[in-house]
Amino acid sequence: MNIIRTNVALMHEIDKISEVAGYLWEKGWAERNGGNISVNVTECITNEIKSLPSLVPAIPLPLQFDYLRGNYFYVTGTGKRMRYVAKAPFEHGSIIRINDEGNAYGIVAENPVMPTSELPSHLSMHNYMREIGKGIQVVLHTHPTDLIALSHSKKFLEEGAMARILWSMIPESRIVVPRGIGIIPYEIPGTLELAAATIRQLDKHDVVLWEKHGVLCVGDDIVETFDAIDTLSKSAQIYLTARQAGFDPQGMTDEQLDALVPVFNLPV
Ligand code: 2HA
Ligand code: ZN
Repeated sequence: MNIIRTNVALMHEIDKISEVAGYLWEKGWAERNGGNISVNVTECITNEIKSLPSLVPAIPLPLQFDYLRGNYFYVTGTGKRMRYVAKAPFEHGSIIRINDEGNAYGIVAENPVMPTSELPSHLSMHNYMREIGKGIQVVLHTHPTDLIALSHSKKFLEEGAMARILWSMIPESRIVVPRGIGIIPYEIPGTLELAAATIRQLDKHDVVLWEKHGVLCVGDDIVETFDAIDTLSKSAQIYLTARQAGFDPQGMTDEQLDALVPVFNLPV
């Protein structure tokens, strides 16, 4: 009896990860091994799974993650492609366990697939969100073409400008991403500097844009993190489509945007 595959709650999470990995590829947001996913699956872990030995010797982490001691994560594999994660999540990702000290991890299922090189960044975000009492389950990083294109314009990198312009393209953006978008100036991918800069924005935003690189979204549900990025991408497409047609889109007025706040009970 496979104690992973028969775990209904766990496999439900894995199925959602596969579904979203497929969308990332279909959207054209996941060239080669672009993007990575981590999902905290600790709540689905049974005592039987807890007794599984690691498939590899303990791998040290560069930082200590006090709030993730003994936690389990599904993480996409280093160098692995989203289009294959979609089809075979346990061939292109694995379930890891953080040790009781929070400073190393093992791989418990199903194959010894080494996690994304962004693992320390992802764990920093999960750890930080727990520290501030907002235990998120998901960190999703991907490369949406339209949003990255906008990050090549100084106009969009000014404080608040990206959210303001994207919100004003369609009401859904204001409603689905009410906490706006944090802008992270360019950093080398995979570095702890990039993670630290991201964390500084997560108090205020659930979605951040890494200049000339991609988007990162945190949340409780992988499908919802995808939806948030997809909605912003839709706004970016409307903006760019209007520009390609030779005009500046009017955008919703401040009054129209503000009128959504009480109706949809949005945080301000
Ligand atoms: O995993 O997207 O940022 C490849 C990347 C790094
Ligand atoms: Zn990336």
